[in-house]
Amino acid sequence: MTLPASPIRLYRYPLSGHAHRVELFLSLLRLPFERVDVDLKSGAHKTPEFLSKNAFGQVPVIEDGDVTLADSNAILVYLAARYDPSGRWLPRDPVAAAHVQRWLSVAAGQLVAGPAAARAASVFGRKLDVEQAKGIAAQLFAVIDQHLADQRFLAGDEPTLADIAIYTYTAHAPEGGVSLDPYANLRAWLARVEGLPGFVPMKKALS
Ligand SMILES: N[C@@H](CCC(=O)N[C@@H](CS)C(=O)NCC(=O)O)C(=O)O
Repeated sequence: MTLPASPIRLYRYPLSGHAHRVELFLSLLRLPFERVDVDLKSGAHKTPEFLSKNAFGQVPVIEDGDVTLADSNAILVYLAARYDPSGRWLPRDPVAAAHVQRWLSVAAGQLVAGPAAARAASVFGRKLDVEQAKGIAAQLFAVIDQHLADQRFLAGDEPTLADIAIYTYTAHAPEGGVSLDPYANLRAWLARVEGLPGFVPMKKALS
């Protein structure tokens, strides 16, 4: 595997679950990287300089040599395709690849509308329909819990990008008032992800 010529730069916010999923994967791949904190509270993500990296004005963004990329799932796909020659994290088999993609879609869909939204309301004071977000979270976690009844990871018995993309906002759901107590399979899976060599947690939000 060819390592990056210089450390990958990760623009992030310490409490951003989207940024954390990239940080987690960089760490699992043991790639050299440096964190650049973007102060969302002061609007640093809406400056012309940052908008030139991501016109949507959101973290995460990475710079890897002359490649600049935004969007957490796009970055995960790039890192796996570029730096994981084994294909373990992003399988090349058509059906296995589709199973991973399905969870990347959930990570950009129900995970954001449910647990991430409920957490955004309580941690960042975001104005939104908290009960609706909690309802989406409960439905999502029930599906994941059932799905994990007979397999160790989301896309099969080995970890893939599916697990990286879903992990952070699931683990931090209690910060949004969503309990994980009813979901034993889901909690066992969280522990399996946390046991992967190179795992790094996201900072807990102050309650
Ligand atoms: N689809 C994007 C979403 C990223 C996102 O929502 N980032 C949040 C932090 S968790 C952000 O930068 N929000 C600031 C804003 O939207 O103004 C991704 O997957 O990277």
